[in-house]
Amino acid sequence: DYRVLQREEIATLLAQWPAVAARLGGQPAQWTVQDVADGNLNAVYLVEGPLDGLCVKQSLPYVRVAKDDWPLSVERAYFESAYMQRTEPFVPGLVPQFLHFDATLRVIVMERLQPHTILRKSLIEGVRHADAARAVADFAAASLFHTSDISTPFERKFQDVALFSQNHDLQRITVDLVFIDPYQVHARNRYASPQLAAVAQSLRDDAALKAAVATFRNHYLAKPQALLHGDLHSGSVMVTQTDTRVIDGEFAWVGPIGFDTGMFIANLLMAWYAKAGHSGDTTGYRAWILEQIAVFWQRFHAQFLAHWNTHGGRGDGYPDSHFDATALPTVQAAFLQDVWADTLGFTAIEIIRRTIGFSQIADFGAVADVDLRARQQAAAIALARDLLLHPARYEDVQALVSAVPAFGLH
Ligand code: SR1
Ligand code: MG
Repeated sequence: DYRVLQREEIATLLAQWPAVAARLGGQPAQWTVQDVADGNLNAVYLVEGPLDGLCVKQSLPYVRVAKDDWPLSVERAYFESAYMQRTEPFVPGLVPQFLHFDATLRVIVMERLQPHTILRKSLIEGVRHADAARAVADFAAASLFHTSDISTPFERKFQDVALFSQNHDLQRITVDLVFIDPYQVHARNRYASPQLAAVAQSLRDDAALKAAVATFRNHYLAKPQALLHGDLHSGSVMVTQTDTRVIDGEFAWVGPIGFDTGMFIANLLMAWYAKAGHSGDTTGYRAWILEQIAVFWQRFHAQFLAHWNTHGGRGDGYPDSHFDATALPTVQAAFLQDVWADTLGFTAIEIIRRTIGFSQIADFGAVADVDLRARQQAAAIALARDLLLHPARYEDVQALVSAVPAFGLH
C-alpha cells in the first residue's frame, strides 16, 4: 500500500529493483540518501552509490509547502512517469533518463543530474547559461510537435488526450491558481505590499482584461493541440554550462502549445523585472535575459518548422500530401502565428499569477526591499496587461523584446 517514505527506507526500497540497484553499484549500506526537496509538491531524494547517483521522487498526499492545509491525490507521479516515457524518445539528452516507476508507492526513479543547478537559481544569481534558451526551445519544439496532429495520427493523439485528461488534480491547481484566483478575492492570493493589492483590485475591475483571460482559459481547456509539459518555468529546467534538462512533467496535459512557450517566456521576463532598480545593469545581464527570450522563440519557431518539414506527413491534422507545395508555407506561418498569439496571452497570465497569486517565485522573493519588489511586480503586471489588451502591438518576438523596457524600472 501507499505510504509516505522516510529517508531511512529509500536504500532498502531501491535494492528491490535490480536495474536500479545495479546502476548505483555496491551494496545498499554503501548508498547515501539525501533529502533535497525544494519544490512545491513532492518529496525528492538524491541517492549516491559507488557507481552512480539517482534521483528518487515520491508524490505526497498533500502539497508539500502547505501540508495538511492542502490535501492532494498522489496520482501525479503516474502522470509524470507517463509523460517522461511518452516524450523521452523525442527529446533525448534534454531530459533526465527515466529508470523506474513504482505504481504503489508513486515513486519515480530517474537519472541524477549533477552538477546541474536550477535555471531559476542561476538567473537570480546573474549567471549566464548561454545554451539554456536554445535547449529549452528544442525540448518544446520536439515534444510539442511530435505529440501534435501534425505528426501524430489522431488515434494516437487521442490516446494522449484520454490518458492525460485524467490528470485532474494538477489541472485543478492550474485552472484555479493560474486562471481563476488572481482575478478574484481569494485567501490563497499573496501580495508583496498594499501597493500591489491596489494593482490586484484594478485587475479585478478590468472587464476587458478578464474577458481576454477567459479566452485563454478556454484555450487551455478546449484546444488540445499537443501534449504539454504544463509547468515549463525556469524552476523546471536544470543547467550546466554545457547541458540543459527539462524536469517535472507532472502537470502534463493535452492543450495549447503556447501554454508551454508562454510560461517559459514569462519566467525569463520576470527574471528581468526582478533585477530592476538595483545598481544598474553594469554587466549587461538584463539585456542578455531579453536576448534569451528572442533566442528561445526564434529557435522554437525554426525547430518546429524543421520538424514539420521532415515529419509533417505522418499526422492527420495537416497532411502535406493534400497541400499544393506552395501553399504549405502559408499554412505553417498561420499555425505558428496562432501559437505566438497564445504564447503572448499565456505569458501575461503567468506573470499575473506569479505576482499576485499563491505561487510566488524566488526571483522576486530574493528582492529584500519589499517596496522595490512591489514596484517591479507592478511594472511586470503593466506589461502583462498590455499584452492581453493590445496583442496587435506584439506581432513577433522582436516587437515584444523591444517593447519591454518601456514597461520596466531602470
Ligand atoms: C500548489 S502548486 C503551485 C505551483 O507549483 C507548481 O510548480 C505549479 O506551477 C503550480 O501552479
Ligand atoms: Mg514542479
